[in-house]
Order: sequence, then structure tokens, then C-alpha cells
Amino acid sequence: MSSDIQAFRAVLRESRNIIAVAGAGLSAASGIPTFRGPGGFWRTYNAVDLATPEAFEENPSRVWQFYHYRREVVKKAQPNPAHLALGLLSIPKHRQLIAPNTTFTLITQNIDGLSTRALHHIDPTTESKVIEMHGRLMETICTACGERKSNDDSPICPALAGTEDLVANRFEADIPLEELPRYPAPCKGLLRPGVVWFGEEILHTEKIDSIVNAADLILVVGTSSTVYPAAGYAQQVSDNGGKVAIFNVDPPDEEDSEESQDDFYFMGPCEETLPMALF
Ligand code: BV8
Repeated sequence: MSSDIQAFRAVLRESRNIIAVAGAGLSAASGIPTFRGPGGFWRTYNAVDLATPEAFEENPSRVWQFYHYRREVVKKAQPNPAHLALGLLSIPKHRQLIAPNTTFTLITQNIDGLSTRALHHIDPTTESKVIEMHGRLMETICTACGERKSNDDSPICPALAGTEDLVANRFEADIPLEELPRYPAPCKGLLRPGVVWFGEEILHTEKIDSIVNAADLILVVGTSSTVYPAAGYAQQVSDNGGKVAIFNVDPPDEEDSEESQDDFYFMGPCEETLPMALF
């Protein structure tokens, strides 16, 4: 396992199909709490327990307050240097400088849209796309007609206004169903956040499978690699003879370091290590 930047750059140059799989650590420097860090809780709930269809079914008022809170956090957030580094790698004319004659695809587990915003900061005309495999916070799906729509209203409905302030609102509101986000008339169906919950199939699954199978280098950026299927992509690339580069603040796991598939390990905040390793 190496953190030799020159060796990593040589691998970048000799690769053909590069991918990155990103997690909450990519957006940490933008002020967005990670799942398994201190911010992984909202009120007394573990984020993972609220990101399920069952939680929404049981208490849509609570789940909508959780997602409204995260929408308001994201609206105040800006892409950080790690988003921008991946954005530059996504755009062929910039990628040419460090990895000529390669393809690059960013697959993100994050729903904050910051990687897409970074891309458009760099080049508003770019055709490059980020694969947002767990959906988007700023989209909704109608539970009645199934329509998926972009929605970055703040607040998304009057009843949620101010509920993001957990100090002013010490007690969780109990918002009646009819006051939660609804699809416009005549449908008026209850909306749900446009994200993939645990137990639901990820988006773009066939496209991701073919891209991961073709990859000969994977950058694993800011993820605990605990949620599948994303957590399995690095092993898949390694099994296919490809190389793995980890960018994480945590040190490598001791117990599995001997047989770990990691060829490179850049320990530190990815907003520093990623730009340094790539450019
Ligand atoms: C599915 C959207 C099947 C919502 C999320 C085996 C195979 C397949 C599935 C399973 C399986 N085993 C179990 C499952 C089920 C489940 C799963 O994986 N469970 C886990 C808990 C075991 N998977 C699913 O349910 C998936 N669906 O498989 O469907 C299917 C197939 C066909 C038909 C029907 C069904 C769907 C999972 C998607 C869930 N939705 N998000 C929302 O966000 O609210 S998951 C959510 O949690 C995130 O998107 C992300 O994926 C995950 C959190 O992980 P991380 O992003 O890694 O964040 P975390 O905080 O854990 O770690 C942060 C890391 O960053 C840390 O390592 C930290 O050290 C590091 N870090 C921090 N700061 C920095 C940093 N690193 C660098 N720089 C820094 N500055």
C-alpha cells in the first residue's frame, strides 16, 4: 500500500477507464455532516434509521423534517476543493493533462448535488455527468403518481418552515399529512424525498455495473464503505486486476491491511489529499 504521489500519477497516466466512488466524507468540508460521524444523528434518531420506506410510512412528518433539515443545510453549502478536483477530472479537456486517453466517471453516494454543482462551476456547458446512485435531496417523488421532479424550494412547504432550527424547536412538530409536501392539484399526492432508501434499488444500476466492470482504477473518496452495493465496487475492480486508491481521514484498517485490495492509501482530508494527488 503506497501514498507515493508520483507512483499514483504514473498509474493515472497508464489507466484506461477510471472511476471514483464517493461518500459523505467528500462533502464534510462543505459543512455537511457525515452519517457515521457526530452529525449522523438528527434529534435522537440515527440517520440510517430514518432513511427507510418503513420510517416514512410510520411517521412521514418526522422523516420530512429530517430531509427538510438536510435540504436547508445543503442550500447553504458550497462545493469544496475535493468536489472541484473530481469535477476537473470529469471534464475531458482538463483530464487530458493528467490522464490522457482515459474515461472517468464519478459515482457518488451523496444526495447533496455538490459534485454536479462543482462540475457546472468549472464548465457550465459541460456534457459530463455525475452518477448520483442514491438520488437527490432536491428532488421529490409523488407517492400517488410516481412523478419525479426537481424541487429546491426553501422551505418545501409552509408547515416545515423553521423546523430545521432544533434549538428554537426543542420538541419535534407533528405535521398533519395534508400539510406535508404535496403534488400539485389535481393529483395532490403526498411527496417523498427523491432519494434511495435502505431496501430500495439504487438508480442507474445497469450503467454502474458496466462502468465498474470496465474500470482499471477506482478512487474511493470519503466513504466508510459500509453500504452496498457501493461498498463492493473497490473489491470488484481489484478482482478484475484494477488498482484501488483510498482517500480517507481514517488510517487503513490494521486487521485486513495485509490482504487489503488497496494499492494506494492517501490518509487525510480529501479536500487536501485529492487535489494534491491529482494535480
Ligand atoms: C439495495 C440516501 C437491493 C438516503 C443512502 C449486500 C448487497 C446489496 C445490499 C445489501 C447488502 N447488504 C445489506 C444490504 C442492504 C443495504 C446495506 O448496504 N445496508 C448496510 C447498512 C449493510 N443496502 C441497500 O439497501 C441499498 N439497496 O441493495 O437494494 C435491491 C435490489 C433490487 C430491488 C430492490 C432492492 C440501498 C442503500 C442506499 C441507502 N441510502 N443514502 C439518505 O442519504 O438519506 S445510504 C447513505 O449512507 C449514503 O448515501 C451512503 O451510502 C451511506 C453512508 O456512507 P458514507 O457515505 O460512507 O458515509 P459515512 O458517514 O459512513 O462515512 C464517511 C467516511 O468519510 C468515513 O470513512 C470517514 O472516515 C470519511 N471522512 C470524513 N471526513 C472526511 C473523510 N474522508 C476524507 N476526507 C474527509 N474530510
